[in-house]
Amino acid sequence: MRLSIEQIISYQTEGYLIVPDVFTSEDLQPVIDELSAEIDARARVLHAQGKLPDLYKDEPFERRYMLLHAQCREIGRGFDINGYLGEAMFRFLANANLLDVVECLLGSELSCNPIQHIRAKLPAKRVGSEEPDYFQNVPWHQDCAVTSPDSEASEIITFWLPLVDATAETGCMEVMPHVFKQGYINHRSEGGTTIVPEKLPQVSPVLAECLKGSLVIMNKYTPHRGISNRSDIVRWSVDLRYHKTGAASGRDVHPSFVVRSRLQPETVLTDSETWRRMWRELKEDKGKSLHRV
Ligand SMILES: O=C(O)CCC(=O)C(=O)O
Ligand SMILES: [Fe+2]
Repeated sequence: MRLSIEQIISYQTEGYLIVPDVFTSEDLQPVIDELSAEIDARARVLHAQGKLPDLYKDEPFERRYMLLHAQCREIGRGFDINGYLGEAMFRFLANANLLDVVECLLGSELSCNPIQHIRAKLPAKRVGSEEPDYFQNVPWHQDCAVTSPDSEASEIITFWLPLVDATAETGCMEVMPHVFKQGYINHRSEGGTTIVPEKLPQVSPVLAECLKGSLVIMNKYTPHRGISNRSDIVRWSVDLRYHKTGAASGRDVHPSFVVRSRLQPETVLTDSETWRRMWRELKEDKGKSLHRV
């Protein structure tokens, strides 16, 4: 699908846009199946180690991870796109329905940005009084705060999509419209990377409810946060970023790759093994913060 001119103007004016019905279940189901298989494999290992008594084999995708996590938090360790490097996820990074939308905003020379996540936001009542998890309940921030300052001039756009309905109840995001025009606002790192309280814009946030199949698009300067999951299912979501090929990614220590090119189609990376190798062969300084603060 293509964005309409009204949608493009709305994105350019407000700094965010919710686009309904971008994905079919044919687009999303392979990713869901792959995540389910990864959860199953992890559960079986932990079960064999005696750390997870019940496999909850017959529970659906929306619930199983929550029930497994309640028994053994280790199931979530390193559970992210660059942690398990799945084939279906690699294919999804170049999903045609997604890239057609990305192209409407960034043009036809597109690279996949390495800042990308899967989030399994657990019901707040299940997490109980454990220490807060700022990856799950993300406080107010702009995404540019997790990029290096050399990418200030790069247009890096966030594309966020849920794998279940993301509502006020399941813990969708809230966004601040128009504020992106202010540029970077100071952040601090206590309690997750978050806007310093005295600089938090006094703007009424908008609830970014987004049903499965739909997409939230955000400017990198748009303040947003994740609200608490009050439901009894996991709020699964995927957040991806794209930039124009050649622009600084904001994470040059991590691999970006070409996902679409009209000028040089032969540069598009189609081999998932190369993608895996790029992530596995990284020589990064694990102690160094990749955020601005
Ligand atoms: O998923 C959330 O609740 C927040 C995600 C987020 O901050 C992002 O995708 O940039
Ligand atoms: Fe964010």
